[in-house]
Parts: sequence; structure tokens; C-alpha cells
Amino acid sequence: MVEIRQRAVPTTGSEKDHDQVKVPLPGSASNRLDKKDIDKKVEQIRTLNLLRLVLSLAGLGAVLWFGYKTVYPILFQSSKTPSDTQTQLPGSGFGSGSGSGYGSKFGKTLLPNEQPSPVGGIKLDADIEKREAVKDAFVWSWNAYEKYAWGADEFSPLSKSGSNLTSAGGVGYTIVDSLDALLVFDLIPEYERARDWCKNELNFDKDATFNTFETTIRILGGLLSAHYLTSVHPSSSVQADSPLYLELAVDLGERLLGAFSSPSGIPWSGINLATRNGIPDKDNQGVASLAEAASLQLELKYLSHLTGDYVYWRKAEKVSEIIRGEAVHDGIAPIFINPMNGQFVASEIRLGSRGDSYYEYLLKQYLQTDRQEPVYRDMYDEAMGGIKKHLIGQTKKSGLIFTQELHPARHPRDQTQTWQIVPKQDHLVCFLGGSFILGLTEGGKKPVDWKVLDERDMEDFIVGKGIVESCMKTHDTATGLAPEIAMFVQWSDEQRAQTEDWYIKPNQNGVLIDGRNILRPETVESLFLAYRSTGDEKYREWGWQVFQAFQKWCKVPSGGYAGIEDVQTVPPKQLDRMETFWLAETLKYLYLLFDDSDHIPLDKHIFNTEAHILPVFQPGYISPFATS
Ligand code: DMJ
Repeated sequence: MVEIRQRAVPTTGSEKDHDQVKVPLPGSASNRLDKKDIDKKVEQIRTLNLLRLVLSLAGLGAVLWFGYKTVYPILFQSSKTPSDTQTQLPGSGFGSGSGSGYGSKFGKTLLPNEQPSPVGGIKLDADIEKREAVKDAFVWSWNAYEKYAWGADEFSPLSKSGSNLTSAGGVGYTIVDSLDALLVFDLIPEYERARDWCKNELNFDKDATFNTFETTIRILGGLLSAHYLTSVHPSSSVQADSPLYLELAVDLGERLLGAFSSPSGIPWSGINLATRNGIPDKDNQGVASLAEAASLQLELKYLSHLTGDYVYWRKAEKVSEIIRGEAVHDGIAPIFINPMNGQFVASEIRLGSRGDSYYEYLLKQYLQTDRQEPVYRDMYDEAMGGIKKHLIGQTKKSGLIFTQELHPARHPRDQTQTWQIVPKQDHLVCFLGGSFILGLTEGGKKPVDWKVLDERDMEDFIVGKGIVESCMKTHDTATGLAPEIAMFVQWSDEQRAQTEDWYIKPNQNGVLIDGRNILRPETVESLFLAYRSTGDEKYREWGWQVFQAFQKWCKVPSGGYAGIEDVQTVPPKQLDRMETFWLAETLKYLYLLFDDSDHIPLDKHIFNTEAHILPVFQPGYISPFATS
């Protein structure tokens, strides 16, 4: 891979095929287009955009009412007709940095009855029937795991068996990942059996390579959450379990420190839990994923806070410092970073796999320490500005707001390095809608009140709400479940763009990826955050709709739930796997969506990227970096 040190995002340029918008990598003279080229291209874009404007207006007349709700926002967000990419010229997208007025223009995109009013402090009552239905689904899943795979890392519900991540033995992947959910669902006998397993069987002295990120978010996060929730539990016998989890967390945390032994301090993607050696990723020439390196911070910092040993904190913070110091484009960064030198590697910029939780953890680090580390809010705001400016697209047919990816490419004319815009959205990106809303409420501390929101927050609300809506639209399939990957239709695809917003890419060479649904949580996570922040009942309705689709197609008669191979086929073929995040995240978010808002109040908690519940705390240590 080519190493790059990128300083800015795509700033210019569009070829006649807008699906292939190429943007030079700044910072290198040989990559720059000369001014004449740029002027010519801008002229071409203007002509094309004018043509599109005329066509759009003609279409608009025929669908006036529908257009008011959909195309209307597009026309008012910018004086230009929307392009395929929304990113081609600085400030031509949704973005921050393009001057004032955006907030008020965005404001017009909401109908008066859609504009949020304050719910801060207003209690949202439980929908007990629906909440209990979700709990039943959890019990159905947990009981099957207990019956057929107890102690195993993973559960295969169709073959009714369990398996471990490595041949060195299980590390409590399912059990530890489920501890806090068992407490949230108030399943105490089940919780006690899980606790006994942790007490008697859990042992991290395993001579094998484990994924640093997954081990941290699922196991360390699970232990820390269990420690916290038991410590505040009303029952004194449950409270008595609290030290056990901290002890286990410290043991694991010490082992994980080996992952940070790289020359730069960027963690290796693997860790041998017995030898404590960090292991480079064999599949990707040793480089680390952005999301994996930069989503360990909530767990390690909380561990330091609990123990008073700030070694974890400093290792975690170093990663953020490196990323901040490396050139990133308006806060958005490529998905690979090299642990050898701490530099980004030429790779896609995206908000889905390998990128997602980097952005999530910027905000949550700021919230975790009760907003006393402003560097993370700055990094988060810059990143959200970059996302709005460069990665947000909007469909022609219904005006759906979606996110797209930037892929490094070669310019067809002179082979210089550029960016190709790909309107592909992983289901993983669906966390972002709720995250935008969480950001503008400062984690449930500020109401979503249209009268007091500033322009940036209004913009964040519109985009966040838009992403939640388009994620829900990707559930318009035969099964009512969303695919793993959705492709959105670009404006340049003239015919298709009139009639379709998105589609699922056909399978290639028999490999089924895009159409799968593996019980992921991101859409319901966003529905939960949006509901808690606005009180808008539609988010509960949508959550119920998604839950019913899981019930219909993923429930396994003999116990457990399974992912499905293709969301477009009815009945779908079930996959022999119940992911641990089904228990840890999907069902927990659904349960909390229907529960009383006093249960795990948003302003006092953060959810790690595996939905493990951690408290907001007053930091005992703040580094100069954190306030820089
Ligand atoms: C989970 O393990 C975490 O949410 C992670 O950040 C992303 N992928 C899965 C759920 O989809």
C-alpha cells in the first residue's frame, strides 16, 4: 500500500462521469490540477448542474406534494442543483465551513410538526407490552445458548452447538458480552449462572491471538459494565459481585497493554493473551484499522479511573494524539493506519467497517468525562463537519440522506492519485444518525428544542434524523430487514434515480455479503437514541417494526435467533450463527427503546460500541492534550 500523509479532503474536480468524481490528493505538487483545468471543470459542472436543475423542476411540478417533503430540502440546501457526489467543491455539500445560513435553510426542510420540542426532563413512559416482548426474545436466545453452547464463545443455533474463537479455549465472548444485558433485563437467576461461570471458569491465560478491538469492546467492556451495574444494583448480593469483575478487568487490561508495543503506540490489531505480545494483522500487511485502534479509549480510560493506574489511559490517549497530529481531511480519515510509524495508509475513507466507531468514540470520550476534555468535542465537531461536507449524499427520488465512501483511485487522464466517490452505505453506518442527535444534546444534557438550537446543531439534527430515516428505508425489503450493504442511486444514473433510491448489489461469484442481515444493532441503536432525545413516537413504531421482522424471520424454533442470507428472499435461508451483539446490543437497545426513560438515563451513561453501559464520571486526571 502507498503511504500517504493527507492534509485535506478532495477539493475540486469532476469528470464527465459523475460516478467517478476524481479529486486530487492535496499536499503534493504533482497531484495538483492547474488552474485552467479546474476552471474548465467547474464550468462543465455548472452546465451540467443547470441542466439537472431544469429537469428537476419539471419533475417537481408533477409530484408537488411529494416533492415538498422530499425534493424540497435538496433545492433549498444549496443554490446549486445537487450533484452525484455532494463533495466536489469546497462547501458545496451540506457542510460546515461554507458560511452561515445553513441552519436556517435546513430548518425549512422540516415540516412544522416535525420540528422537535424540548423533552429534556420529561419522562418517557415504558411500553410494557413491547418491552416484555423484547425480553422474551432475549430469554429465547439466552436459554438456547445455555442449553446448547454453555461456556462457548459463540453459538450456532441451527446446529445447536458452540465454538470458541481459538483452539486455546473460550474467553467468555458470549457470557461476558451478555452480563450487563442480563442485569438490564433483570434476569437475576440467569445472571447468577453467568457470574458463577466468570468466577469459576473464566481465564485469560490463553496462548493464541485474539483481536485487540473485539476483546476490548466485548470482554473488557462487558466486565467493566458488569462491575458498574452491580456496584449500583439495589440488591446487596448482586453488589457483592462487583469486585470480581474489576479483578477480571484488570487482569485482561494488563494483558491488552501488550498490543500497544508498536513503535508508534498505535495498537497492533492482535494480542496474544498469554504471552502479551502484540500481533500485526496478517491480512492487511500489518496495518491497523482506524476504528479498531481508536475505539479502545472508553474502556481503558474507565479502567484507569477505577484503579487509579493511568497507564491504560495514557496508552489510549496516545492513539488519539497521533490521529490528531496526523493530517486528516476535515476530521475524516482513511481506514488504515500503520502502527510502525503512526501514519495513515492510502485507503478508503468511510463511516462503515473499519471506520465507524472512531467517530462514535470522539463524541463519547467527551461525554464520558462529563465534557471536561474539550479536545474530543473539537475533533468530533471537525469530523462531523467533514462528514457533512464530503460524505453526505441525497437521493433524487425521495431526497433520502445517506452516507457515501471515498476510495483512492487513479485519474484516468494522467494517473494522478484522486478519490472516487462510491454511494455505498454499510448497515454499520446506521449508528451515525443517533450519534448526531446524541452529539447535539451533549449526551442527553440539552433538550432538542428548535427554538434554541444553533445552526450547527440544527444541521446535525437534520442530517442525523435523515440518516435514521434512510436506514429505516433500507428495511423496505421482502423480509422487512435491512441488508448488510445498501447502494444508493446516483443522480447521474438518470433513469434509475427517478424511480429508485437504493438497491442491493447482486451477489458476485456466489459470495453472499451485501444482502445478508446478521442481527446487527445499528439502526435500533439510533432509534433508541433518537427516541430518548426527542420523544417522537415514530421511533418506537419503527423499532417495533424491525423487531417484528426479526421475530418473523430470524427466530429459530428450537431456540435462539439466526441471521439470514438474503433479506430479499422470502422465506430467507437462516445462517447458523447468533452473533453475540444480538444479546449485547440489538436486544438491549430495543428493550431500552420501549422502557421508561429513567432506566439508564442518557445524561448519566455512555454506551460503548458494543452497547456496554458505563457511567459518566468526573476525571481524576486530565492531560494537557485533552484540553488543548
Ligand atoms: C459490534 O461488535 C460493535 O457495534 C462494533 O462497533 C461494530 N460491529 C458490531 C455490531 O454490528
